Amino acid sequence: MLDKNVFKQAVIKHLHSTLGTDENKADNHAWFKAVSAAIQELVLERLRSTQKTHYLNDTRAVHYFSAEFLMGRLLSNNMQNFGLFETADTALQELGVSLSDVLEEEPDMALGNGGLGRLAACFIDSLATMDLPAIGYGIHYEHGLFRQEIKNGGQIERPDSWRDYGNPWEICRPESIQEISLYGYVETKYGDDGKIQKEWHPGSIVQGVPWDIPVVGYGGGTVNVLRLWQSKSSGYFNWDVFNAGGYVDAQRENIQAETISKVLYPNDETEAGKELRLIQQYFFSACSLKDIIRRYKRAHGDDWSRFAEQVVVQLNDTHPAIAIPELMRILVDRAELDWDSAWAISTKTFAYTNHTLLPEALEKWPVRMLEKILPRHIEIIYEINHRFMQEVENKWPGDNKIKAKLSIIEEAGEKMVRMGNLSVIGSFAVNGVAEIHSKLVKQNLFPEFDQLYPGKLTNVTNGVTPRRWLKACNPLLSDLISKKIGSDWPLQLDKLDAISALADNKTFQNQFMKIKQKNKQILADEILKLTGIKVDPKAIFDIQIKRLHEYKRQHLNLLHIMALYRRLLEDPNYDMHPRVFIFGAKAAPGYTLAKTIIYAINKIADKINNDSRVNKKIKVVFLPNYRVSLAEKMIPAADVSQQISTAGKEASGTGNMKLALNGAVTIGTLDGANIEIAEEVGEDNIFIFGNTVEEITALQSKGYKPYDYYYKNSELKAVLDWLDSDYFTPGRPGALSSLKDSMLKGGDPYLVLADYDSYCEANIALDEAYGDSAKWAKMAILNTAKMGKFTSDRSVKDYVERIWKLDPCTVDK
Ligand code: GL4
Repeated sequence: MLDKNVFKQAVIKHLHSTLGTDENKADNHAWFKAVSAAIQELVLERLRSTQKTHYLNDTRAVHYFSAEFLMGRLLSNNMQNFGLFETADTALQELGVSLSDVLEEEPDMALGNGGLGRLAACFIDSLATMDLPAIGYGIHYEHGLFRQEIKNGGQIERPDSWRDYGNPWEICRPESIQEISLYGYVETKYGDDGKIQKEWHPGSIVQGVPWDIPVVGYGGGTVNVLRLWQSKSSGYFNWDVFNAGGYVDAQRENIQAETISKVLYPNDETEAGKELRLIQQYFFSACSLKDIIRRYKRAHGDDWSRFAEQVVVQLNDTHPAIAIPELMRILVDRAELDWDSAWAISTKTFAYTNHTLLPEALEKWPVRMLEKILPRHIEIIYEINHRFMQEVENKWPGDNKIKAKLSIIEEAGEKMVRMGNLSVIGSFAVNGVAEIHSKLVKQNLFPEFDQLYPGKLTNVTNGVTPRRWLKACNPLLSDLISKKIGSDWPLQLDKLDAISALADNKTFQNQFMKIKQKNKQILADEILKLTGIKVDPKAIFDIQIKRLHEYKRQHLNLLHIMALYRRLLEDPNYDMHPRVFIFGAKAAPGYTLAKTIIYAINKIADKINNDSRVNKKIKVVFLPNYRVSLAEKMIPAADVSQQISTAGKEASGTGNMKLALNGAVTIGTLDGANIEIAEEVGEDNIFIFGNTVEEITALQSKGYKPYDYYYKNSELKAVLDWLDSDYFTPGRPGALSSLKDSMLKGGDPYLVLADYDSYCEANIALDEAYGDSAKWAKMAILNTAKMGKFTSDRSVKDYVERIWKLDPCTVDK
């Protein structure tokens, strides 16, 4: 596509004429910018062909609405997808520059919290790779997820400023600016025909400025876009028609407009309930719908009859659910369609993915807040609900309990709008993200909706892109695999199964484990660089990386580490393979107990790592500022993948897939996609422990008593009591007591103590298995071999077949 010398010339041209520097002066950052600019030339060429092709073919497209896209870095990815990585590597070498140093200059695009945002990024990668017409719509946050520093063991949040030195990939599109309205009031009028008409007189207007990030498919055929909206004052603010004109007030509003896209809310799985967050949601949903409608009208004029044939909108959780009444408003108030026709179009347009059952994450907005910010939308929501309640009455005549439960409006206490109910009612398909999760969505979250709309609720198990999460992040293993089975596995991940046949082959086992060893050495060097801690790459690398949340139970892992510590103190000959426990996790800034767990990990790490009685056997490492680019370094080096959530709480998980794909063996509960991973790899190749969903329900219904476990198991009691001492926090006794209390006085809501014994047993089995290196190698190989199902290409294929009904559209080269 591009040979080495042409590439060199392009890079040097950009050093000179884009960066204003030269080969002798340029630092790594300048090289990063120049290399990116050279790649971006190719990207934009393919983007133009793609857009032209889609336009000429008038393709149906999916519009993926998501408040989060956790893209990570793009340079390496884009080079990989154009097949230019090796070319660039040698070209830069010849220029005396190290590609890996250059890649390190790129800040992560951290416009998301965790799994939900990273899933969106994997899906748009797969969509482009599979030549599917798609556009991602989200928010151009000025500050992405905070940067985490660890000071004296505790988490400190620092602002993330990913665009401080410019972003080489994004393109501003001022020609596509949209304006959206907020606040104000609704006027009821009577048309000439006597019909009631509604007119929203907004209190303020905000501009959405689109920034396009090209999304390069593997092979470089299709380049789709991710369109992110930045908010901007519209210039002609009048806060409220009744007190317009005040210069000072108008300026204050200007600041408010720009605040909308200022910062990503750092909560994963908790609903903030803040006005600004609702405004963010409406802002990007409304800008995106206007953008879609503008494009549709260019091809179809005012004929709305084909809208739902051309457009499908996937709602990534309820965050963009306000798009449903927004489309109704446009169709009824603006296009003047009758309600039924508008509703028919709308409910053929939207589909909704549920990503969690945690009650604290199910979004509800006070009616009062909607009345103030979106006065017309609340009326429309009431109308949707009124008609829906008639449907419920027809199905369950006279049953007011069911009505109260299914109503979009929650009436107990302050009146609230339930965004989940609105999403189910306003969509033609609803899916969960793993088999068990979707089953629980049907059984526990929306059982009556399932009866009312048979077939609407379905499952699409999550997946991850093997291009980033194996090919790019683990080049050694990728090359070995390609040598054995050919190089088309990144596009057809099922082919990995062919290496199953080599799982018992000694030579292959050695090759596979040698690569694991090299990757561990690389991570050990990184750990030393980042934390000053020396770890032995011959030890088991045991990794738990994910957001910090009680339900994910990092503290279960920690209790077991403390137990090992105790066992080693009591018996210096305690038989175990040396093991390094490695954590990466950010806590939501307001989540006190999560921050205490981070503090506990760090304090216990300090103690263990510096205790010469045990530090040849165990080490504990907390790597600060866990993010996509750090995950890419950790995952290839993992021997063990910790997936230990309370059964029923982790909707799917995707880190579990990435780790197994790279040959890590899972120790995990029967939760989320762990269950499907176990089905694929077989029970001999995974360590399953703990109570099942059914067992947990039974435990809780008979009255779960954590103290019973505390008094029954003396080791468990000892480690919990240890938290009350100042052993780990010298001079600060009680600094970790709240952690103990959460599991005893606090009732242990995530049943840590109930699973403790079985977790310890599973760890013993794991330690034994690692001792048999041939057995372990086989397990590791089979984990990689059996991950075919978990490519995001399969997830996207499922969405396409069951929900989106899209046809691929290849773009000529
Ligand atoms: C999450 C789930 O917690 C996680 O299990 C799942 O893998 C992910 C993507 O579907 O979505 N839901 C929320 S909210 N945040 C997540 O990461």
